Amino acid sequence: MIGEEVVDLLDGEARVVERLPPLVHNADGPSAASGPLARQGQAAAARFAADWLAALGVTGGLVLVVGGDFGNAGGAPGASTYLMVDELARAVFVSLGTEQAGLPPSVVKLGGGQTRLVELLEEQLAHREQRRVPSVDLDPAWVVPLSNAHSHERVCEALATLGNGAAALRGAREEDGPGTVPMFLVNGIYAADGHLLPAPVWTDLDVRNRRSRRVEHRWLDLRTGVLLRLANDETALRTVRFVSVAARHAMALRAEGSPGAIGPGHTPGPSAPEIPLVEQTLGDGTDLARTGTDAPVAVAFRDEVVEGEDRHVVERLAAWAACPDGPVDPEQADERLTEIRHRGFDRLLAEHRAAWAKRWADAEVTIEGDRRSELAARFAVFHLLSAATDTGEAAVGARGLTGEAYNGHVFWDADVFVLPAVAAIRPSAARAMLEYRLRRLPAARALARQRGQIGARFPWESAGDGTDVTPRFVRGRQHQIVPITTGLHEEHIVADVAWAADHYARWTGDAAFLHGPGRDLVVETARYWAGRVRLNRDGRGHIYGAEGPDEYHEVVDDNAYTNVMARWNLRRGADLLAGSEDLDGEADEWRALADTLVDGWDPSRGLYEQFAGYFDLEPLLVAQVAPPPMVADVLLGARRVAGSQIIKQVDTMLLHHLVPNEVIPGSLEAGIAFYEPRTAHGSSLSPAISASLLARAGQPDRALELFRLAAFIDLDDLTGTTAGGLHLAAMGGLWQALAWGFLGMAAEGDTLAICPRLPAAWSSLSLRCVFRGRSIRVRAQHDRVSVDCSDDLLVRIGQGRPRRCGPPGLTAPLEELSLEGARS
Ligand code: IFM
Repeated sequence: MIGEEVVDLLDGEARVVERLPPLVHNADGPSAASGPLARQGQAAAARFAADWLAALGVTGGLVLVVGGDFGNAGGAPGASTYLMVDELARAVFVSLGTEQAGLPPSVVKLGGGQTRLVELLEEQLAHREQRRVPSVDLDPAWVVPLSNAHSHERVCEALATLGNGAAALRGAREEDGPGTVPMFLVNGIYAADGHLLPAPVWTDLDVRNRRSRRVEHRWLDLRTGVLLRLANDETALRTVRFVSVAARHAMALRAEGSPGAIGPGHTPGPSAPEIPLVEQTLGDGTDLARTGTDAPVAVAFRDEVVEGEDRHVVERLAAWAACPDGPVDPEQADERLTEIRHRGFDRLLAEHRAAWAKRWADAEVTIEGDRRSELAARFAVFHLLSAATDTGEAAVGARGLTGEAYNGHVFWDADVFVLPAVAAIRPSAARAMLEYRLRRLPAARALARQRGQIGARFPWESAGDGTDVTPRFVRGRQHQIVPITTGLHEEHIVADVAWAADHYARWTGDAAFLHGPGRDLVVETARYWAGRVRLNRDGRGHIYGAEGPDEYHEVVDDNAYTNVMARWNLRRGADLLAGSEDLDGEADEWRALADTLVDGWDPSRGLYEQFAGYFDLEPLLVAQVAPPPMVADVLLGARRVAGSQIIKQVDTMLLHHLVPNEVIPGSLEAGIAFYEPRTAHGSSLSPAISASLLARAGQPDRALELFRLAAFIDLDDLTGTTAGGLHLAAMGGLWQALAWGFLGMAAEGDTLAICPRLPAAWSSLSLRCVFRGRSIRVRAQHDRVSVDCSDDLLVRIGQGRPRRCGPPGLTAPLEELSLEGARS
């Protein structure tokens, strides 16, 4: 019987990947090849094969199952058992047997036995030789379809960015066209004026005779990090591309089309026309492109062209090299290309797919009952996983490498929003993000000094060298000058950086980082606050003239968020100094100073006041103006908003999210009830945090509304700003809302606390991540929670006691009482 081979369609070609263990797999041997045991054995073997392939990034839609006896074999279901295996739901089933018992409708009958199998394999090998464009598993749970509307072109380019943290390519089409702005960016490579330097674009192709882009489809496959494009017209254009996550400098594009439709001719160019391109064609046909002779980035690429009778194929492999401090040696790119060409497209793609499968093994999100939110959550995780490298340093700008907005500058978005998610799904990348801050400590110390302070003052916006690159003004709609105050006053970033270092160590268990290289991120920032806090005659510490996260109220006194984060920073800094003899005195001073800091708590109202005088402002609510997200300063005017209680984004309530031990127990619910109706969510950073807080406060259905707002900021371009790049902080916040909000996860020392609150619309939520070196999966349903772990772990569910959980894990019922008020 043929039927024990599983054939994958890697690269659009089938090949037998492994002879499976016998389909019938029980102690009684082949004679028991019928009845329920046989069915279980077949299903287990099929599942084994499907899992084995999935770990290589080859999932159902890429698999061809070839066999016989798909109908009933000897009275028992035959190979049709394969059809019942979920993992193979999108596989193509082909019968080469005689099928006396008839065939299930989903099986294609070919017949022809082994001879036909050999022919099938030969066809697939021919595909490989002709370098045909490989397939993508168009699983709706994992692919994001892109729009063809011209007006959405730049939005789609941002959505379909492919990156590996070190470099990224926006999803622009290969040929020029309305709205197309191709862009290739390299992490940490900034121009002299502090904006991300567009590197040479290497994807340009000569595509002819395209009548309309409307007849084509484009999909971003989140599972394997490839972008597929198919045209249903006479060009039969088909392209696929990826930026390798397995080989840092490797990129590839394959395109096929009817003869005359595509040509290798290309005019690569930087995405900014004012930057001159230096191009060189080497003797072997390799193109070397640089943006200027002393450019810090070079890209080498080379085409292989296959001209068949009815189809032409262009395969392009590309390699980049960069040197942030000076001109790059272009030879380096050429050498890398040689190495990449040696591996070849097929192997690069196979390694890339397998590397993505490995990434997802510690990052997958599943939401049963809400497939749209699930896809949005996977989209967010995909871009978070693509945002930072896991070696060296990672400068994660507000839009990552997905667009030019905010010039690629690094804000607190990286520390407070992106890093916690990355620490859980790819800890080494979070460490690289902290390395970016560590290497800029000297610049932060210098900035403190420059502003007459001690310690380290991280700038609101930084780029390559860590100096303050925050613009001081923008031009308004009437070209008037609008001053930007954030650079001078949004000082909370100093504590945010310290918090990120501490959070990373708490979540990952990397204590050596905090007591070693990371210590100064907390200590030097604490020292900054020690100099910055003013002690009044009343013995209270104040921070005058700072700006909180809510940028509608620009320069205020005693912003609760800034003060409480500074208090936390002083205390944590003191903890880390404790024990160092010469510094113990300083630690005591910091603790004493922290205790004096005004935090805005108003016991008569049971609320924190956002800043001194906030409660006296006009008590305007967002609902009186427009539904969120609302750009209140544009709708009402900056002055009116500044005089009102409407806030741009979650501010004081962020304390409950980041430092719950620093706020009055039980103050979460009243805080949400007061601040949420006043929050415009005019910043993309905001709604996910509200969702997280609402879930923790026992309002998961209301939380879901805000979760969805955050989830579709980019996918639906809710703020009209996605063309400039994706909102990475919203994506990080989204992950936090899932983990900290709906699942109620928290690191309590070595213990993982879990306290789920699911919205009614979700039947289950499960997250995979890494906690303290263990790969875990937490799955919550309305009545139970289960935890899988790769190694022993302490788990506390609701208000229960911590209990040891070893592999394979535990399942516990959720009793309402044990969750009540567990972490408000
Ligand atoms: O850091 C944010 C800020 O909180 C609100 N304005 C946009 C910045 C970059 O995303």
